[in-house]
Amino acid sequence: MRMRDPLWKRKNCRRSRRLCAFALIFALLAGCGQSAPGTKDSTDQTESVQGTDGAENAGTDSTGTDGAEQVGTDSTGTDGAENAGADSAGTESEKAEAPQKEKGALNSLPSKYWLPNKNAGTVVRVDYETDAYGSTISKYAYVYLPYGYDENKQYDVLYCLHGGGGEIDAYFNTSATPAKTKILFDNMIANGDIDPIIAVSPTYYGGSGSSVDQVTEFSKKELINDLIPAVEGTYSTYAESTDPEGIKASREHRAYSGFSMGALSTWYTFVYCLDYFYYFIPISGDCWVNGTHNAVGGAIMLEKVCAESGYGEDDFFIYAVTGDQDIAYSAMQDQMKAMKTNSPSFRFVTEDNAEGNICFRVQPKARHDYFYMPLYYYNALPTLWRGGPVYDE
Ligand code: FER
Repeated sequence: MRMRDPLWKRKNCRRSRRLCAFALIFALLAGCGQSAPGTKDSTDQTESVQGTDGAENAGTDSTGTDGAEQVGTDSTGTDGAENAGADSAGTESEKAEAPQKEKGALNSLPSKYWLPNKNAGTVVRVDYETDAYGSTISKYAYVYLPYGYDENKQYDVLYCLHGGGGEIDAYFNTSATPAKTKILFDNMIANGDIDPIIAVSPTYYGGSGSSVDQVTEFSKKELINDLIPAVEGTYSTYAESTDPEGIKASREHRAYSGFSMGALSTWYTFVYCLDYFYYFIPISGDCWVNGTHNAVGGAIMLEKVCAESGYGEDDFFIYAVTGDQDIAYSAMQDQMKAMKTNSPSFRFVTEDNAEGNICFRVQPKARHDYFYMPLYYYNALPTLWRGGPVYDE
């Protein structure tokens, strides 16, 4: 089994890459005796709207069908920038107005990341059938293809599940009216924060029983039997084949994430599908046991899965995140405490120790709301395949 570099090693690589970049820029500037040429990059189009704080106008809702049309159009919006940790796009006046980052806060989301980037990916629909629930039913998922998607390349893939009451279009909506998370992915890729990825927004609706049953059955059966083969058999990921062996062989190129009930699904994807996924981002939801919060029970279950899986401590990574005003906060905090006692296979990355396979980040003032997803993904995604630091260096 190929081992993932531990975080400290990736961190050192990242640091030396950055030093090289600085040295190169310095050498270029010194050599030219003037500032670097004004190369237009893909983000320049956002500079023309710097006066409009997109973060202010992004709106909040908890339904997942977020008003993408509000982005950058309403100059009288509420101060979402402060709540979401957004910062200035870079001018001196904006810097002066930018809220100070609170202790423990995630890295601020540049306000231009709320605004469409001209190098925009596309959202397509993949239809498939599943018999995970006793009879054959037709379902579909939305798939985000990065700008310049090329079927001759291979892409890491991120699965994103909505929460209870949320909808399948929560993450991306459509190419024409993109949701905020799609706009975020476009900007992160265009600015080189992450490599181009494919991302998938399915729904757990369609099964039977309680929502907890639907979520857990989705992770247990539909995900591996039907959804992954449908998506990764159509678009170019690292899966050489979409049978279980092919999906397993490409696990280091696959991440699972979700908000609220989608976070429950993320924990259960760890439980049922650790063979097929390496990275997990549970957002604002804890690992219930038998449909209810049970911190110690969840910690014991997760440890058992890990210990019995044969995977070592460098063979997975979990970025758990929520806000301190979130209804999931105390439950997640309890779970993390319980894991520190009951789950020796999990080693927490902290501000003092960059090594580990799980972190728990808490954003001050953030509530249980899709509004914060761009901020959370902005911070989480660079820590996955690139192994960026969880905390500021
Ligand atoms: C949690 C808090 C809230 C959680 C789920 C929810 C799985 C979901 C609530 C809802 O959809 O009504 O900690 O963990």
